[in-house]
Amino acid sequence: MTAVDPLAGLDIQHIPGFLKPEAARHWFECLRRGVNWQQEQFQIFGRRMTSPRLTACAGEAGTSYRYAGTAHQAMGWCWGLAELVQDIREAAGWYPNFVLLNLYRDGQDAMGWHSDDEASLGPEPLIASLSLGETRRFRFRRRDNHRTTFAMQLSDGDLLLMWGRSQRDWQHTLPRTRRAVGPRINLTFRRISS
Ligand SMILES: O=C(O)CCC(=O)C(=O)O
Ligand SMILES: [Mn+2]
Repeated sequence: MTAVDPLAGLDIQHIPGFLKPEAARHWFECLRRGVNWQQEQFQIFGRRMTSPRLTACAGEAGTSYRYAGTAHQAMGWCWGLAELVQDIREAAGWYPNFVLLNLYRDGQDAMGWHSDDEASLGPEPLIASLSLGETRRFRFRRRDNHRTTFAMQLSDGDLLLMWGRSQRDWQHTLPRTRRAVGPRINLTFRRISS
């Protein structure tokens, strides 16, 4: 009998220190000050909600990504992001055309359980997630068994690659924390095939 691997399909690679500390600090400061961060409103089951974090997007001009009921239009690789895209391309051999930026101002800012499984990303998308600033806990759970979980700490300059069945079979979250924590920025690079 072969043992069943509970983490099957969690196709991820964590690359700690993908950016050197000076580069991570540079990008954190540049994006925190330079980005026109917005607090989005969205509807869940008819209720109007305010996003518990600030967001922005960028990417190849004309690329549009629809999630949480709203279309997000990229206006180019703003804020010098073309340089970071080049680093991602060299590391992953893959060329994203869109990035979603999240600013978690403190431990009360968070992202709930979800999968990045919009049809426009294709069936088994690669997502490259870059973390800057404060270290935060990041969790996965199986969609068909929420008790099968996996957690990691994402720190300044870390890159997390997710691919294969990691969106179809798993969900992820960045939970709130009661600890007094500083701000964190996360960039999820994606390839939209409109
Ligand atoms: O902040 C993070 O590490 C995760 C962000 C995320 O899951 C997303 O933007 O879809
Ligand atoms: Mn996500």
